[in-house]
Amino acid sequence: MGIFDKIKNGLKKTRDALFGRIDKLLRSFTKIDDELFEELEELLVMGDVGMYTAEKICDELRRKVKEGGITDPREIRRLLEETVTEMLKGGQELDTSTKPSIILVIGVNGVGKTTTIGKLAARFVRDGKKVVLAAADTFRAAAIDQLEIWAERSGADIIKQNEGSDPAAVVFDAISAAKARGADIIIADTAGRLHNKKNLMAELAKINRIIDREMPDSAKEVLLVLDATTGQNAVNQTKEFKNAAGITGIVLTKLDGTAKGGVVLAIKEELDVPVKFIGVGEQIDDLQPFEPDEFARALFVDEDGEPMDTAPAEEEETEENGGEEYVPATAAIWAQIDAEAEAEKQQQEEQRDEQAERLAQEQARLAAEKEKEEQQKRAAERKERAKSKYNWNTAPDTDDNASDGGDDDWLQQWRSGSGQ
Ligand SMILES: Nc1nc2c(ncn2[C@@H]2O[C@H](COP(=O)(O)OP(=O)(O)O)[C@@H](O)[C@H]2O)c(=O)[nH]1
Ligand SMILES: [Mg+2]
Repeated sequence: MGIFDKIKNGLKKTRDALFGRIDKLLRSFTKIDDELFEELEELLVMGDVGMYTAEKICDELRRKVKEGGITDPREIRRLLEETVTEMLKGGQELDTSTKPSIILVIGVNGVGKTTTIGKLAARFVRDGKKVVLAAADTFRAAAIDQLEIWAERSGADIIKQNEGSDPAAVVFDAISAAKARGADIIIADTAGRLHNKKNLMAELAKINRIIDREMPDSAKEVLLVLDATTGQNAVNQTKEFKNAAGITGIVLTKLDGTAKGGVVLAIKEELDVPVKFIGVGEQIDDLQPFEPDEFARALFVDEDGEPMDTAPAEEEETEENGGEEYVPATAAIWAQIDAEAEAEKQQQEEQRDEQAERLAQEQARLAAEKEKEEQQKRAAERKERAKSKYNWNTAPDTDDNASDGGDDDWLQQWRSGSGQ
């Protein structure tokens, strides 16, 4: 499958939900008027483009329509593609110009940081670069193991320490190793959840300080990974991390599984952070540099790979001949979809938490049992020792009743006569 096909497939849901509807909308109008722009704006907002950006797009379309003397509503589709491309352009390049250079990967739990690092490493290795991964998500042992698997898969080196160790120290080690081994690129994984947000932000700041101290003149990227399925929530996450970590770009993952691809526009326009890569699947080659024109094209290309038909359809489908009536997306439908997704996520989290709690309880129970056994064993030993102390002249001279220091010293003295 070609790169474009992958992106096109990955954006199918967004295309169907958002731009498919726009296409239908445009077909249902015979002239360009305010009502058309209002409905278009509503569709864009519902498609996670965001209120501010939707308005901006429509203003731009109005301007272009006026300027070009355009009267056919179907022309709007082309103008929309053009406007979207223009909006998304700028800042896509990843700076890896120094040797070594470093990419710090941040973002909340489960968005796809580790997977993205694996895919990125594979890209660089394929281009003949030497890559060192830093396992600076030390919060869970499983996170280190996961990165190790990706290191193997991609052909990158990995620098790691034990679970719970200082992430900044891991990054420091990785920088030293990369310099010593003449590596081209360091990619650092980080934790997405600590005990609280403040800790997490402080930890990222510390890692950043280490990098700035050890690699002051090197190319540095701070990539925030966002899960496209979270829609507008991704915009909020960007705001949080932008203040703390100095983001240079976004990796938007899971575009293959969501109808919320429109959030790309909101992030670029509202927060002025460029999207640099997109994730369109779980496999090693499912990461693509973000190409605005390709992205915009993929949103407006139909199933046959042809641009959506802008000429009047030969026979308009009506309710009588089996076609569905065009129903504009309503906020209620989207809110329901969001609520269901949120509920499902919450349920999964609860199950995970319950499992963790059960495991912790089981471990605590086992530990208590072991402790009790040890106590009993120690008590028995003490009893045994005490018995032999009082019968020292009859007990056999074993290691047990011989002086072994500590509370047996008095016995030694007693034996030699000085203690009596
Ligand atoms: N469908 C899809 N799944 C992805 C993508 N990127 C990551 N994932 C999956 O998302 C889950 C969490 O990824 P992980 O890298 O562990 O997230 P982290 O906690 O941020 O490190 C894993 O099951 C990944 O396979 C993507 O682009 N598309
Ligand atoms: Mg991870």
